[in-house]
Amino acid sequence: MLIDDITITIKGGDGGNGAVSFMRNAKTAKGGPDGGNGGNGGNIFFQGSTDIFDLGEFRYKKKIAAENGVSGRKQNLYGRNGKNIVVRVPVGTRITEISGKTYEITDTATQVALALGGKGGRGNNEFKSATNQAPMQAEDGTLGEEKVVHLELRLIAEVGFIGFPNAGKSSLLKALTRAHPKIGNYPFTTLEPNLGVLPAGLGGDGIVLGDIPGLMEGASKGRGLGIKFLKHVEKTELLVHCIDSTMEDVVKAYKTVRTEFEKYNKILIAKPEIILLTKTDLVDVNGLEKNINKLKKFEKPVLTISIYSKKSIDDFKKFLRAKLKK
Ligand SMILES: Nc1nc2c(ncn2[C@@H]2O[C@H](COP(=O)(O)OP(=O)(O)OP(=O)(O)O)[C@@H](O)[C@H]2O)c(=O)[nH]1
Ligand SMILES: [Mg+2]
Repeated sequence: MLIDDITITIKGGDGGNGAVSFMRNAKTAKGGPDGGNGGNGGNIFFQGSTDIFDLGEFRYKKKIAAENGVSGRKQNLYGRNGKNIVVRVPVGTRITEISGKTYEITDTATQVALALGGKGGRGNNEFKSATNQAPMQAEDGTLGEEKVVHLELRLIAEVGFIGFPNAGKSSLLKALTRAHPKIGNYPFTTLEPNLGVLPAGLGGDGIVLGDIPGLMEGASKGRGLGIKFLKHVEKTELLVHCIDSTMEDVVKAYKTVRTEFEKYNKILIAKPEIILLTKTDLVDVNGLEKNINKLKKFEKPVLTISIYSKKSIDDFKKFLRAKLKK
């Protein structure tokens, strides 16, 4: 299931305390102050990842705290800084603080600082002056920031797989990415959208693919799983309309889904779309050719694929990369 909404607490590490100490050794009975400074507390950053697909791990990790800074010690020893924590979240995560301030995680390179660690306190050595050679004073470290943040994964698939139930949408996502959606030989196997990332041919960020639950006639009136999932494809750059090539009437299948689209939002109708005939291993070449020709009248590119043909999968990857220029 796609966990797309969770609240967690994050806390930067506390700063270490400064030390009060005076130099003592065989030569110096009454040395000057040598209390070292405390280390800073660790910060908490958030960074996008395309290898994580949901916020599921935070179900068990509701509080994330960075390490505290270590207190200063005698002989002017500084305390070590607490280690920073980089929390990985899927690209497409929106983080909202209680104050209402929001951050969008849109790439894999940027680190967003969310909870800063406290500052280490100064040791007494830093307080010595001409008039005070033996300060008894040192600072305590300050506390790290603590925040409650709401994480929300907003599915921002660049390519959306849509179509009838059982058309092979999830199988396709599995064949193209490292995602592991549930696949079944029955309608409505997918109950929530799944995301996967097709690595970009040139390196860098991959292409986010979204597999949307199947649509049926009357979905806009609530039949099947309804059409609310279409909100997840509103922002896509390309729709891949999957049609099972073993279907009796592929033209009707196409039109049915488009009609439901239109009822949801006319914007979807205008979106770039390609038609993808799936499961081509199950049909003969002539039948396939006929279906391709019938679908050509919609004046969209008509492609074919079988998850059992590596070549067709590779060709489709190339097509997507070229289309999205990645
Ligand atoms: N022979 C063959 N079977 C396929 C192919 N692609 C998918 N299937 C099978 O078709 C069935 C449906 O596949 P899914 O990927 O679950 O279909 P879906 O479109 O995600 O279905 P919903 O989630 O119900 O909307 C499964 O039994 C798959 O194994 C293919 O290329 N060839
Ligand atoms: Mg599915």
